[in-house]
Amino acid sequence: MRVIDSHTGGEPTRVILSGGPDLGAGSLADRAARLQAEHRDFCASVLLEPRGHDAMVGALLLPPDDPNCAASVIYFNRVGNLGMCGHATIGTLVSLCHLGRLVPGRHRIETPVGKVEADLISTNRVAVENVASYRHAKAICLEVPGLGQITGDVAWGGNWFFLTRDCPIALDRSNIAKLSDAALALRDALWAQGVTGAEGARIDHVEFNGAPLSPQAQGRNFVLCPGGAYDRSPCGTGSSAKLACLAEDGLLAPDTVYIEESIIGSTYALSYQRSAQGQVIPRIEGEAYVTADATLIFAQSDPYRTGIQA
Ligand code: PYC
Repeated sequence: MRVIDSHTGGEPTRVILSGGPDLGAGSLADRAARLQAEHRDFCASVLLEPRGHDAMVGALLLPPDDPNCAASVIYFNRVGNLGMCGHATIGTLVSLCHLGRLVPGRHRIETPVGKVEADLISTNRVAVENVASYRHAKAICLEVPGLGQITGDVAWGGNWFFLTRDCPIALDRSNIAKLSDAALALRDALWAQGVTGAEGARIDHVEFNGAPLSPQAQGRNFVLCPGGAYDRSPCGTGSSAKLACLAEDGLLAPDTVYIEESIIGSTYALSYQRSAQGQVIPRIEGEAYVTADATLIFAQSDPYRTGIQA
């Protein structure tokens, strides 16, 4: 299986160029649903140890249905699909540029939650115009065991997020284990107390927000991803959800650049525009670097052919 690995602000993406399963016909959303329901061993074999690791996000590249699109992509992590993935879109464009399949300019990509446009600015820099993002619920107050009362918003940025305005634990890299435990406790409380996204959608990402460390930045976050790994980047879909909340609260005007730091200090330059219908259309600009151009080997006799599964 031919793959290209990259990282976007430290967050890894593995683009699968060949050797993926046959997902049959239908819309990209239908094929993504089939990947999740019928090909868990494929996803595990690509992402889990010994070939991958917990934080890795897969990007299964498919021929586009729409000839105006450069590619169709299904994103997945170790527990299931992601609707959209900002860091992996940046990583995918940089990987396709590395292969000589894309040149700098504007490109359209199909994802299971809609088409996104992206500017390949240079060989390592990409700006993604994400799907329309919005706040679903404001100032939800939760009692979280071990943390007390936590207040936050529920917002969509291509995935569902619960975003706090501040954080019960200092947003410092030395606190990653504590932040992960706190975010898991918060996610359990959301699930136990029936807090959901639109139409009962499960909220599977938690984003703690706080003040930046760098004087050049305006915000800093810690994002817990569905599989329990933390996002090394400032999380493209989480940043989109945050932009929707900032816009709704009147805290950020359209076309104003907002630098967001991740927990390891990598940054995205964020901004948004209002669509003709008044929707928030986020723009996420960041850098990715290719780390490997590789062939994954799956020997029939390898006991961990499908990864080390729990
Ligand atoms: O960048 O959107 C993102 C993302 C979601 C999960 C990990 N990264």
